[in-house]
Amino acid sequence: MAVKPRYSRLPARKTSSSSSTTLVLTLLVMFTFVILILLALGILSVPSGSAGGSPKANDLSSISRQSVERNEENEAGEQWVEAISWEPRAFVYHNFLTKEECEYLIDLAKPTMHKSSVVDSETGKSRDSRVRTSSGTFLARGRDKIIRNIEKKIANFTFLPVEQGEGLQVLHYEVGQKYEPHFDYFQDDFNTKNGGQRIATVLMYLSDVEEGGETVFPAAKGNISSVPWWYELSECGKKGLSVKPKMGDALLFWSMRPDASLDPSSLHGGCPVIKGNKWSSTKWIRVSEYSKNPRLQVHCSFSSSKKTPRRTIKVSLTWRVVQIISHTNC
Ligand SMILES: O=C(O)CCC(=O)C(=O)O
Repeated sequence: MAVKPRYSRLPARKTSSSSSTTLVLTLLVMFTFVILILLALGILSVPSGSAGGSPKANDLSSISRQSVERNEENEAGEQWVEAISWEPRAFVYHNFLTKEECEYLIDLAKPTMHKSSVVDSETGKSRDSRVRTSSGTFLARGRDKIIRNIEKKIANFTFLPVEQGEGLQVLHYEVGQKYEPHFDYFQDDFNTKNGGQRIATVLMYLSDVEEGGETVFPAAKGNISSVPWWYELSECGKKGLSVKPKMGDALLFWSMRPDASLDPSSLHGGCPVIKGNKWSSTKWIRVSEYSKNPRLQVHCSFSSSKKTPRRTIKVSLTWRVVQIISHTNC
């Protein structure tokens, strides 16, 4: 019996393995395609750090909000950070201070509070300011252990050394009191002699305010009405990007851009308090070491002279800000 040559089965095996490879590859391509479609539709997101998942700069509607209750023992609630704006660069550190720290600063400041004033550069005497109608006082840097702890916390959160900070200023606003929009950076050479320019400000809210008293950024970029708390804002608060004071929260904003240029979008003010009281504490931070030597302390100057150069800038539909070139806040 003739033996029929047997065909090797190898080619057949090759065919089946190559078709299964093709099938696997096809499935992979389809899977990748589906992932890409989901990413494009925003149903899937890439972990932070990738452009795909980040909200657009100035997209204020992307601000998420979360309310945090304090517990019975008055400890700080949950601490979390909210990026509220990129122009200016501004962040809210929720529950930055404990209730005890807030009360401590208020109690310490109370005996030395005086009506906020500015110095008339012609007479050298201080006089009432229309720009700031609150009262306030300075607490020297490193004055006691609690203040040192707060200043260390500020340095940790801003990545700027304690030595670059001015003393804490505590401010108190009663109903109707306000702080008109201004820049924290200087526009004169004298005030930058000690420590250089102000680079950033940390504004800590030491009390809640029932109505009004928002910190407003009238020149902030973005759709200001898309913030989740829009309907809680006073009329003044709606004239810019606003932060509602909440006891223990801290607002960090930068007066200088990363390239060291001054950022005019950092224009800010304190809206009039409508109901309740507002207590806050401000830490101004310089670009280099700020000496505590009183001979070099910042002089607050304000000229009433008609000759003083003034510039009126229109920053939004209704805000008109008179910027007095020689004026700085103190
Ligand atoms: O009290 C506020 O909300 C604003 C305070 C302020 O502008 C400042 O201390 O520089």
